[in-house]
Amino acid sequence: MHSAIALAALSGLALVNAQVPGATTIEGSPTYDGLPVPGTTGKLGNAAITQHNPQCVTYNATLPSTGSIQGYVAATANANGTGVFFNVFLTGLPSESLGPFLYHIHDQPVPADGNCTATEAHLDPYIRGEIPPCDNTQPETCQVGDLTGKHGNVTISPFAAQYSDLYVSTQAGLGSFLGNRSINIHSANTTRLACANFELVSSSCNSSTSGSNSTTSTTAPKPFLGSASTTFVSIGAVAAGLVAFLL
Ligand SMILES: *[C@@H]1O[C@H](CO)[C@@H](O)[C@H](O)[C@H]1NC(C)=O
Ligand SMILES: *[C@@H]1O[C@H](CO)[C@@H](O)[C@H](O)[C@H]1NC(C)=O
Ligand SMILES: *[C@@H]1O[C@H](CO)[C@@H](O)[C@H](O)[C@H]1NC(C)=O
Ligand SMILES: *[C@@H]1O[C@H](CO)[C@@H](O)[C@H](O)[C@H]1NC(C)=O
Ligand SMILES: *[C@@H]1O[C@H](CO)[C@@H](O)[C@H](O)[C@H]1NC(C)=O
Ligand SMILES: *[C@@H]1O[C@H](CO)[C@@H](O)[C@H](O)[C@H]1NC(C)=O
Ligand SMILES: *[C@@H]1O[C@H](CO)[C@@H](O)[C@H](O)[C@H]1NC(C)=O
Ligand SMILES: *[C@@H]1O[C@H](CO)[C@@H](O)[C@H](O)[C@H]1NC(C)=O
Ligand SMILES: [Cu+2]
Repeated sequence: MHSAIALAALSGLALVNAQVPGATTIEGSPTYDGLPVPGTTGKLGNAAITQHNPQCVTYNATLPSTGSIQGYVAATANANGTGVFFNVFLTGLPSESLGPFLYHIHDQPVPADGNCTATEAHLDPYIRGEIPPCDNTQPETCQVGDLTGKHGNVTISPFAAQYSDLYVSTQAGLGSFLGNRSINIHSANTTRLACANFELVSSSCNSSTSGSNSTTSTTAPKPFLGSASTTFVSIGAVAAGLVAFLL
């Protein structure tokens, strides 16, 4: 039990949302059809804009070639160190009747057996929860990993999108770090259709994979977990209890 608490606390796992009494959800269950409630934010506040991201580091999540849905979500730190640029391409999506399709950064990586459920919930270091849905006019209030909530649903196939997200980070040590996590593609009812891990493909602005380090992150921010451990553990304990219940 103690290790479960530690795991939940460390991963920022959040399955509960206290803002909507009685509405507990874990992704994969039927969706909550409510509207965004402006101002709804995380228990730990709004997401911070990420700065000093290692320059031009790229992580790329490529969907397995064995699946019917193909494509990738590539994430490159912006050259000014603030936020991450996403290049998304998806094709082979099923019938539009199952859409609009959603994709998110999930907290855990995909295990070797490809089980998308094991990636757990969305990347949510501020413990916002899934509901009410993200208000995309206030992206700092959304779950960090809720990319379609912030940047738009997938309504066509093939689908392509490019955008900057200021709340995701390529800096290891931060709760908003995506490099050790995964992407999941969902049907509108949240069923997980495909998933893939982010892999480091480039660590310099020259897009070489040789590992040359042109990064200049001399003022790396403190790890997110360092400052709010008390709150974090108590909420983590609640989440861990729920995990134990659900499993
Ligand atoms: C990501 O991977 C896909 C397919 O594997 C590739 O086509 C794309 O160029 C890659 N993007 C980056 C930025 O590495
Ligand atoms: C950094 O670059 C990104 C992408 O161009 C931009 O959205 C953001 O506003 C810039 N931030 C600063 C502080 O210049
Ligand atoms: C997939 O992972 C979930 C969560 O870890 C687990 O409950 C489920 O049994 C796994 N499914 C398979 C087929 O291994
Ligand atoms: C991913 O990295 C973050 C930041 O370094 C860390 O807090 C988290 O525990 C890691 N998650 C996994 C699944 O390793
Ligand atoms: C995106 O799709 C979800 C699931 O169908 C839906 O709840 C949400 O309202 C859609 N968002 C937008 C902006 O259309
Ligand atoms: C959700 O959609 C999938 C297809 O993407 C379907 O197989 C499943 O039965 C649906 N689940 C619910 C609860 O409607
Ligand atoms: C990497 O790019 C920088 C400027 O963008 C350039 O000055 C440098 O020579 C490049 N290094 C290599 C190994 O190509
Ligand atoms: C890469 O980083 C190592 C250790 O931080 C340093 O010794 C080396 O000089 C760096 N190389 C380049 C090309 O910046
Ligand atoms: Cu998801």
